[in-house]
Amino acid sequence: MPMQKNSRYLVTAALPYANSFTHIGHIAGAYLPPDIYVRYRRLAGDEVIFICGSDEHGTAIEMASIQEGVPPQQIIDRYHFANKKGFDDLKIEFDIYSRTSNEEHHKTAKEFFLTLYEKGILTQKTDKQLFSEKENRFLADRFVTGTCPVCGYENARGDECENCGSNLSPLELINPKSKITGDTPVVKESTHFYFPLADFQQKLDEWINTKTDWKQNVLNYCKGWLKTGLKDRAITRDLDWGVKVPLKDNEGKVIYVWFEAPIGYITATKELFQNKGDAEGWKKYWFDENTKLIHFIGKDNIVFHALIFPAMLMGHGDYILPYNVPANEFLNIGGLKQSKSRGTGILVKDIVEKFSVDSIRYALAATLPENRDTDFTWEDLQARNNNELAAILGNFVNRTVVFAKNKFENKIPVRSSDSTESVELFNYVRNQTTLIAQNLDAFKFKDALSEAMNIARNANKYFNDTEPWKLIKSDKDKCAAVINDCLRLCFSLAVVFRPFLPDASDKILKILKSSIADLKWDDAANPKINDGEELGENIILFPIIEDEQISKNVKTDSNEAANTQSGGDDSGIGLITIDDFKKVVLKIAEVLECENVPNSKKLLKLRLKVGDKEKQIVSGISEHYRPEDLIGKSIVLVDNLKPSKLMGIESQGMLLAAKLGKELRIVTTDGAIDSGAEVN
Ligand code: B3M
Ligand code: ZN
Repeated sequence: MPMQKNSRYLVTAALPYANSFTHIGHIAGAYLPPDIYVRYRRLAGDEVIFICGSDEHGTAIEMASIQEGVPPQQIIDRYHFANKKGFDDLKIEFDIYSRTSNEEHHKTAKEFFLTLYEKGILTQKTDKQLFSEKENRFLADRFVTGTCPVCGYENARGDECENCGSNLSPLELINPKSKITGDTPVVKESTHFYFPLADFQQKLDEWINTKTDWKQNVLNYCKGWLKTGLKDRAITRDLDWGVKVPLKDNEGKVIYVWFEAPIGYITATKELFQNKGDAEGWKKYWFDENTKLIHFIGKDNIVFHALIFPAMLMGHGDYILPYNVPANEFLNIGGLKQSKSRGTGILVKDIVEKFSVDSIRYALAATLPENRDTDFTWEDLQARNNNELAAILGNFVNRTVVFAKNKFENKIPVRSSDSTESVELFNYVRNQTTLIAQNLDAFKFKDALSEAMNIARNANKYFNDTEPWKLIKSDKDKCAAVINDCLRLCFSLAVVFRPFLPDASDKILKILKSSIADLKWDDAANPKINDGEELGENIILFPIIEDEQISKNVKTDSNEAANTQSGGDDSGIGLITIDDFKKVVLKIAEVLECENVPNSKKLLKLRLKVGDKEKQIVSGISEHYRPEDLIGKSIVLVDNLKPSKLMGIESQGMLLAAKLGKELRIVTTDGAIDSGAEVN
């Protein structure tokens, strides 16, 4: 084992805003990875706490409350409890899921603010702000919309242009309007507190330079900010809803949400230990240099966790700084960004109604946007469940348990001796366990998962190669040893998959009647099963997901996609310019090979020649063409389509076909033309 001696970890997951329901992009970005990590760390014997909670302040919540005409408390209650349940349903198990509206948090945030104030770190500046006379309020951030000065987009928000991504301040907007009343604000002066981030430039720069093992995406982002030069940040706002500024003469002002929300991690730790009756217990997590503080977040939160919050902690003193900030990129859905305003995205509360927690966790873990944006499709979830979970892992456990049941009276057969194969097998398991641990240590969850699945693949191979169904007749002792090995492998699999698939792991251990209580990561290579003991009831771990369960969802998603793309043209077709059309690269391709995709009613896999390159596509046309009908044909290919996976097979483009009712015909050329020719 490469494991260092045991350590103490404080793991946080970004606090979701209590103004919307979490979607699977959030889960893949900032919640499933830490849950896997924490489960693994605990198995490895480390001391870990896992912190999260709702972020319940900010203009979005105040805005929703005004728009719906209900108190903010009602808005945050709605989303806090729904999101908490969503995490529970996905077995993302925080030690505490707190909320920043708690009194304890207001107290902690105010103290933090006051410490910086008393140390003379905070500054005050009087600035011009937009003020709505009709509403008698300053229009902070999202309370104002107007035209983006950078790209001309007419619906830019006061803090950010959603169109070009520019960070804005309300005063920069052209033709600003109140988001609530639509009236034109006036300019009025207001005094705010500032955190002097610029003063921390050098310290942050030196600190970031020590973080050579951080993910490249995070380092690049931080270095970009440092290179541009850090600027002081206003940390108070003229709003009603939030943590009040704890100083006289500051009525109507609250602490900016991005200043107090990360302090929520500290509050939640305090609350956790208060609940345990150990009021001082939180301190070793936040003050002891030996604690490793790890923030799991999405990429849009990097600057706050990797620069601003560390600077706040430096300014305050006493606190440890983050050990790592393994931020993820985004998970798209069928090529589209998940966006509440555009009505796209798959909500946690909906998906958990349709599929099992392990299928969802597995599909997401296998598609984590670790280094770049990735794409989720329902077909991929189905393929991963059926072709990997069920066909490899589930199949191995099932065939082993069924064999023991039928041939060894449902008992764990006793092994008389270790064969060379068996010794090699568990050496392999030991090496794999180390490799998986190394990947998890380095936040490479996808690699870890695929190495775990490789153990299951090899387990099936061991079963096939040793042919226990023959041995039972020729050499029952040897057969007993093989099935004993296979049951030990089931145990190993329960351990290495445990961080990813907690449900399946529990089920396997229950079948084996192995103790769950003091399970350790190292046990994977030294399985703890009781020879001679009767097995528990066999359970199918991963039921097959049928096409119908998938097609329903695909339909809903594509309707949403169509809605977002029709661009307001009520014909529903939407006109495009020649430049739009030119974005699509169409080419002639020759079909070199073609075959049916196993287990699929609709899909054919085609190997294509496109000029001097070759490509593979998967197409849903097998009800209309036999593979041999297509070989040698010239077809029209969308050559620059983003690759996607259908039933686990990569498709690197799309062929054009015309469809009317049940009729489908592939588009071909009028006469021969070389493959690679561009169509326009
Ligand atoms: N609520 C933003 C987000 O959900 C924010 C994270 C706070 S973490 C301290 O993306
Ligand atoms: Zn813009």
